[in-house]
Amino acid sequence: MTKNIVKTTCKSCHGGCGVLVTVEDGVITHIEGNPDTPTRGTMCSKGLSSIQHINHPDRLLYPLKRAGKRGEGKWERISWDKALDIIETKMKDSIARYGASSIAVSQGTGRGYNEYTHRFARSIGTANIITPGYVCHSPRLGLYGLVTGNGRLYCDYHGWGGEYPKTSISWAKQLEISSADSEMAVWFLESLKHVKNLIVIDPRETALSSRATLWLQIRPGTDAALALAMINVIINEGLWDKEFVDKWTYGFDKLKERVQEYTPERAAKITWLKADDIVKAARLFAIDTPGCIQFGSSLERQANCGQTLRAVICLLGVTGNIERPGSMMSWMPPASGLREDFFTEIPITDEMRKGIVGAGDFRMGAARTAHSDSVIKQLLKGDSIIKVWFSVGGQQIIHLANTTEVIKGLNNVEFLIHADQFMGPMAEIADIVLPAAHWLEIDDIYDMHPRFMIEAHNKVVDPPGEAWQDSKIFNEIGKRVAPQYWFENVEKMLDYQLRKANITWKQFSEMGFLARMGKDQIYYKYKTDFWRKGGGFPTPTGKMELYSTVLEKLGYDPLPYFREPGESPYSTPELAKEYPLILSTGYRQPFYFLSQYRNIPWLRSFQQDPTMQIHPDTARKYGIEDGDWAWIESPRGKIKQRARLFPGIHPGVVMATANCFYPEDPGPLHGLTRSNPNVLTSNNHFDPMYGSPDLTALLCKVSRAPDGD
Ligand SMILES: Nc1nc2c(c(=O)[nH]1)N[C@H]1C(S)=C(S)[C@@H](COP(=O)(O)OP(=O)(O)OC[C@H]3O[C@@H](n4cnc5c(=O)[nH]c(N)nc54)[C@H](O)[C@@H]3O)O[C@H]1N2
Ligand SMILES: Nc1nc2c(c(=O)[nH]1)N[C@H]1C(S)=C(S)[C@@H](COP(=O)(O)OP(=O)(O)OC[C@H]3O[C@@H](n4cnc5c(=O)[nH]c(N)nc54)[C@H](O)[C@@H]3O)O[C@H]1N2
Ligand code: SF4
Ligand SMILES: [Mo]
Repeated sequence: MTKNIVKTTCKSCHGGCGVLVTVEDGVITHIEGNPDTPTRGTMCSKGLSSIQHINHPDRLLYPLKRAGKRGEGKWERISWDKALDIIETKMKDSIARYGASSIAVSQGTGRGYNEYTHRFARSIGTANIITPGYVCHSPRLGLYGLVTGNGRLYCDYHGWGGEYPKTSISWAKQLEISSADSEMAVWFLESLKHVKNLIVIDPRETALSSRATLWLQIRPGTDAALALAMINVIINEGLWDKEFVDKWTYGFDKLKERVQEYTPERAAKITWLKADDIVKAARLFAIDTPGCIQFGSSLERQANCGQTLRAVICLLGVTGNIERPGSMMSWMPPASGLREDFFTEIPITDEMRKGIVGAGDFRMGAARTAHSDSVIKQLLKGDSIIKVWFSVGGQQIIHLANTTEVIKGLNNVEFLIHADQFMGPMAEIADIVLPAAHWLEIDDIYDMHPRFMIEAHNKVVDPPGEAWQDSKIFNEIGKRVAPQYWFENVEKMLDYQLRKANITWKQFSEMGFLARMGKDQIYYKYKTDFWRKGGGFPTPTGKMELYSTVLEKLGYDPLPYFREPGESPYSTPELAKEYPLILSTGYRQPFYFLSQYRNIPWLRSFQQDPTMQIHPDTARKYGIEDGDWAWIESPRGKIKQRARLFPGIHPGVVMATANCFYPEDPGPLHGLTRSNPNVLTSNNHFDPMYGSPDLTALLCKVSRAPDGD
C-alpha cells in the first residue's frame, strides 16, 4: 500500500484554509487542517466534507450538448474537441455579427478563478462580465478606492504593528461563519482576545452579539443613518482625531454640516435603535482607538449601498482609523504582485466600455462589468445585446433578484455554455455543459486573502471522467478565440502569474503559500512617499476624501446620505399594510455555501430544509410554531421555508435563508422556486452608483403553510 500526504488549499468557501490530505493507493482517505499555514490547522465542516463531494455519484463527467428542447433534460455526450469547436464557432460568429460585447462571461462568487474570468473576457474584447460582485465586495473596494485612493482596506487584527484593535465593529457580518471577502474567521476570533469593545450591528442576535459590549439591533437597510449619526456625535462632542483630520482629510467641514441632520434622536427613529446606544457606540469607537470595522456584504445588498458604505468609511476617517496598527489597512501584496495584474494588463477599450450592459445607469460599478439585472431586463424585452453567455460556476438563476423574471430572461439567451461540477439549474438550461474539477483535483494559485498572500492548490487526485479544471477550460477556449493572450498549457500560465516573484509554479507548489506578513507590512503609508512624494493619499486632493471630488465629477452627491429602502413601512406605507414585516435574506449557513452542498449527505444532515428566523411573538400572531412550514409572500411571489422561532431576531423582521434549491428535486429547476427568497426580491429599485438591489430589506407577510401544501 502506498500512503502519502499532500499539502493543498481548501476553497470550499472563500477561506483558503491550509489542508493536509492523506492519499492511500490513489484514494483520498482523510482531510485535516495544516497547522503550518497561516490558518493554523483550522477547518470547517464544508472543507472536511470534500471526500463526499469529489466522489459524489452526480458529478458531471463529460461535456454535454443539449439534445432536446431547452431545459428538457436530454443530453448528448460529446468530446472536448467537439465542445471546443462548437464554442469557438459560436463565439467567433457572434463577434463577427454583433461585436464582442455580444458575449457575456459570468461566474458566481469568488472561487479563485476570478482572474481567468476577467482575462478571458477582456482577451476576446468584451467587458460584459457578469458577477455577483455588485452585491458582494465590489462596492466596498470601489469606494475605499475612491475615498482613500487605494481599493483594499482590511482589518489589522493580526497585531503585526504592535497593537490589536481596541474597538472592533462587526457590521452586518458573520465572519465567524463566513470567512468572507478576504477576511478570515481564525484571525478575527483570535483578535477578540485583545479587544476591549466589541460592537455588533445586526438585526439578529449572532454568535458574537452575546459576548459584545454593545449589540445594535438595527432595522435592515438603515445602516447609513446609524453611521451618519455616529459621526454627528463624534464631531459635535469634539471626539474626532484632530491631527489626522486636519492634515490628511478633505471636506471635513462639509461632512460636519451634512451630519447635523442625523441627530442620534432622528437616527434612532429611522433605525429602531435607542439614541443612547448610538451615542455610546460613537464614543467607544472614537475614544478607544485603534478600531476596525468588519464590513459585511449585507451592507452591499441594499439599494443605498454606495452611500451606506461611504458613511461607514467616513466614520473610519474622522476617527483616524486608517493605516494605523490595529485599524484598517491597505495591505502590500506578496512578491508576486497583485494577481489582478493577470487581467488588468489587458485594458478595457472605449469600445468595450460602450458595450457594457448597464454602464449608462450605474457608472460606479459599470466601469468594468455588466449590471446583471439590466442584462435580465434586456433579455426579457427581447432586445438583448448579449447573445452568447459563457457561465463558469455561478447560479445567476438562483442568486439574482426576482426569480420569475430571471428564469424567463435566461431562457431567452441565444446560446448558453455552463461549466460546473453538478447538473444544477444553470446547467439544466444550457446548450453546452462542461464538467469542472474540484479543488482537490487542480493545480492553481489561490488569492482570496487580504491580498498579502497567495496559496497553492496542489492536485491531489485526478478529476473524475473528463472533468477539467476551470483555468484549463479558459485557456483552451482562449487559445481558439484570442490565441495571443493564452498559453501553451496551464503550467506555463501559472509560471507567468508568478514571474514577478521570480519563482516557477513547481517551486510555488512546494512552498504552499507566499505571503507578506508581520514586519514586512508598512503602516502609515500616507506619512511617507509611498503613495505621493511628501506624503498623502493617492486621491485627486492627496487626502482622504470625506467629501468626494470623484463622485462630484460623476454627478453623484459627494457627501453620504441615508435613503429609505425601496420598500419599507416608511417609503411604501400602503404596501406595508398588506406586507407588514421586513424581509431580510443575508443569513449564511455554516454548512452550506450559497446554493452549494445541499447534495452532500453529511452537510445536509445538519439542516434538511431552508429555515426562516422569526420572533416567537410574531410567529404566535400568525399561528406559526417552531418547525412549521411557513409561507413568506411579497408582491413578487411566495415561497415556503421552515420557521425557526428565535427570540434574538427583531419582532418586525424575518430572516430567510438565501440561495437555496433542492438538488434532489426534478430538473430543470430542482425546486428552485419553492424556497428561494429571490422569488420575493425586487429588481426594480437599485443603488444609483452600483446598481445593487435591496436583498436585505424588503416587505413581506407570513402565514402557516400546512405540510404538503
Ligand atoms: N436574496 C439573496 N440573494 C443573494 C444573496 C443573498 O444574501 N440574498 N447573496 C448574493 C451573493 S453575496 C452572492 S456572492 C451570490 C452567490 O451566488 P453564486 O456564486 O452564483 O452561488 P451558487 O448558487 O453557490 O452557485 C455556484 C455554482 O458554482 C458551482 N461551482 C462551485 N465551485 C466551482 C468551481 O470551482 N468551478 C466551477 N466551474 N463551478 C463551481 C457550484 O456547483 C454552483 O452551481 O448570491 C447573491 N444572491
Ligand atoms: N458558510 C458560509 N460561508 C459563506 C457563505 C455561505 O453561504 N456559507 N457565503 C459567502 C459569501 S458569497 C458572502 S458574500 C459572505 C457573506 O458573509 P458576511 O459578509 O459575513 O454577511 P452575511 O452572512 O450575509 O450577513 C451577516 C449579517 O448581516 C445581518 N444583516 C442582514 N441585513 C442587515 C442590514 O440591513 N444591516 C445590518 N447591519 N445587518 C444586516 C444578518 O442578520 C447577518 O447576521 O459569506 C461567504 N461565506
Ligand atoms: S472555512 Fe472555507 S476554506 Fe476553510 S475549511 Fe471551511 S470551507 Fe474550506
Ligand atoms: Mo457573496
